[in-house]
Amino acid sequence: MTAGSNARRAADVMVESFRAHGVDRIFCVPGESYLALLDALHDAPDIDLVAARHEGGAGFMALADAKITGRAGVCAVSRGPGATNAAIAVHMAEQDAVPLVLLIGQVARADLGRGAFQEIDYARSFGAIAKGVWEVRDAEQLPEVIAQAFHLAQRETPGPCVIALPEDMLSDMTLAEVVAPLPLSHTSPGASDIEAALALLAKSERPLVIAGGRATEPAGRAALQAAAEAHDLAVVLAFKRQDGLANDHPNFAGYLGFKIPPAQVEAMAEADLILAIGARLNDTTTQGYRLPRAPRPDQPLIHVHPDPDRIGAVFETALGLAVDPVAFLEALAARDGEPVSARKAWLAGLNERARTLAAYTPAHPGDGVDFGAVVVAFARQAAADAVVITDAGNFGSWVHRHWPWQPGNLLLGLVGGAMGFGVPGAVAAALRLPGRQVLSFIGDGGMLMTGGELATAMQAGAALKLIVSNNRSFGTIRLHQERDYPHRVSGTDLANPDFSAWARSFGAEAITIEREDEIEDAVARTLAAEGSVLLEVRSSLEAISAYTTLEKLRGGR
Ligand SMILES: Cc1ncc(C[n+]2csc(CCOP(=O)(O)OP(=O)(O)O)c2C)c(N)n1
Repeated sequence: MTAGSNARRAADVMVESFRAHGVDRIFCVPGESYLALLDALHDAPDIDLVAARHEGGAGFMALADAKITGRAGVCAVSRGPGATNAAIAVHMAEQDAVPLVLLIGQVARADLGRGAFQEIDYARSFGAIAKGVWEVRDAEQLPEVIAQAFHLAQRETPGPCVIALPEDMLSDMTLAEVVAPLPLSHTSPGASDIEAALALLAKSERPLVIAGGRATEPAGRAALQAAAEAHDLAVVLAFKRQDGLANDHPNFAGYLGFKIPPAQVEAMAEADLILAIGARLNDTTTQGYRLPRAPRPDQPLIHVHPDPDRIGAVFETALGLAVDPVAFLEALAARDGEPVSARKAWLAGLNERARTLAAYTPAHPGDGVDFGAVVVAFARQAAADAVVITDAGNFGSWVHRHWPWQPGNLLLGLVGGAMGFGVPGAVAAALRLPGRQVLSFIGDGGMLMTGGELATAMQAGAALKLIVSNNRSFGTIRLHQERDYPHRVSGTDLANPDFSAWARSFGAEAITIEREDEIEDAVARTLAAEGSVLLEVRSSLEAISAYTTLEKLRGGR
């Protein structure tokens, strides 16, 4: 190990490397396996260290933070048990294409390979889900590995990178210098790329844009709208990208997610050209690889995505452009389109369908509050720039179906559908975007998976508005169960705590509603609360989702 008067502790060099990469917040659960790093952070008041209560929560916070900033989220966990708890975030970072750097304490170098206490081979255990895994045995390499990990996590299709840190290495003295961030390139389309797209577009009477990724992020939203307006394009938003275009804009043609009514999908499938811009075209967005159809779409497909590996991998593609989606949209918007009169009628038809689907019809079930009524009350009363988070579960179907999204909103949810994102995601959002309303919709199942992170919120002074749908069930699974095995309830019933008393025990405010006539007032009080507040809704189970009821499911409808 290099030593000398200018040598510094590896952990301190690591902190300086983080600074160079713009890291200002790290989410963690501490471990004895990376004490030197925690000690180095003690001297770094510019890096906010947020200690969570579970590594799954810490990982989800880092994911949410990355979704908001566009930069890699950073999470530090202990070896073995800490790392395996954090695995859910690594999986979701891969599914959601979110840049994440996971730091894991590791056993001392002399013990590697001996089956030491809590030892795991991370290259093998995370190898299939992370973009890259490093184990830094030589402190000299630490700055270089950090630069590589941040670069790989953020480039093309972003994703998770894992760095294992043998605990004794972190205390080594080193002369290694910080390595500056490696440049990220954004490839712009060439003139011939735009000509090729315009040539296909000129022949199209029913063009359908499926927008996702960077095209729907705040940086891409203006270009998406401008390109749609310039060429009369019908814009459908990919799964959990519904805030990409104002839902009351005439070019809005709906969104793709779970349980979209078949007639809606069939209408979209009448497109004679699909322009997938920024979207990876995953399972949920494509409605099970039917829109576009794999492997041979029913119409020509233009696929614009920064990652060449995503293009043509599943779908036969008429024109694949491995370029920055925002630059593509800007170039498209700058060009005049051929007037194609049929496009207006196509667009108006899809827009009308999307509006009809979004309209809410009160349900009045007899066994509790229709959660949809709560969601539409929030949509009416919330600030125009509210941050809206959804955990995974049926309660979210009303949020996705009925919230009138505007580009000023920020929708945060996991495309990968893991439960437990609701509270940690809200913690990260409230810390990163103080002053904005942070509403998180969560089921009773998801709430108790990571709800303990409410303690993290209280400790960090993050103000969350948690809206819990207590239908006494893992409702999503119950829905599938009733459809496939009617009346045979198995493993899906839940006996819950008193959520309000539970929230109050953390120091949060709590409100409970059991009747529909309590909704308006409860929503107003929730929105007005200054600190963290939990609104428990005693929800109907009969009204199991925004699209169906238990009775309909049992009847095979
Ligand atoms: C971590 C994780 N475990 C299990 C699942 C499978 N799953 C999907 S939704 C769901 C039930 C959600 O229940 P709840 O949070 O109460 O919401 P509801 O569907 O009742 O509205 C389950 C178990 C999952 N997606 N993620």
